[in-house]
Amino acid sequence: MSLDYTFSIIKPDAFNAGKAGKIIAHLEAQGFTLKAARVMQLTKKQAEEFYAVHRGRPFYGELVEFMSSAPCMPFVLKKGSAVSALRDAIGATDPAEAAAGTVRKLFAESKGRNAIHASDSDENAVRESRFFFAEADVI
Ligand code: FUP
Repeated sequence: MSLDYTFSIIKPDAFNAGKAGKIIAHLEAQGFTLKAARVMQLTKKQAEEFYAVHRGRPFYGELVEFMSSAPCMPFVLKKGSAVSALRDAIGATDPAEAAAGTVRKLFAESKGRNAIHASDSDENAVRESRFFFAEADVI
């Protein structure tokens, strides 16, 4: 049975461009509800730890620099089968390959600056939510 909760981040490119409200509204219109949110700038150390699974990949350094370069907005969403529903809603990693109507197609600039993160499994949704929120912060 899949979780009803997933974790996401409006990345610095989209947050800086004032797109956070539009992205949240877009997701709410698809039946997601907001259960926790904060605005913060990641330290380099936090970005390294959050993306530790990608350590050693050629884009890792750039990804860490980008994610810690400016404020972002971590948040938790609820919907049935939340993880797969949100992955479908955000689209492919590269906005050039993302389907019409997805968040990345509508709001992202490039593969490296792709507007939004979404957890890719129930296990990661729990781990990533706990990275930014205490259990009591998620309503
Ligand atoms: P996604 O799950 O779609 O966010 O993509 P990944 O987990 O594979 O990658 C995490 C982030 O690393 C992406 F959002 C952007 C960055 N990335 C690149 O910059 N280049 C790549 O080739 C792959 C990923």
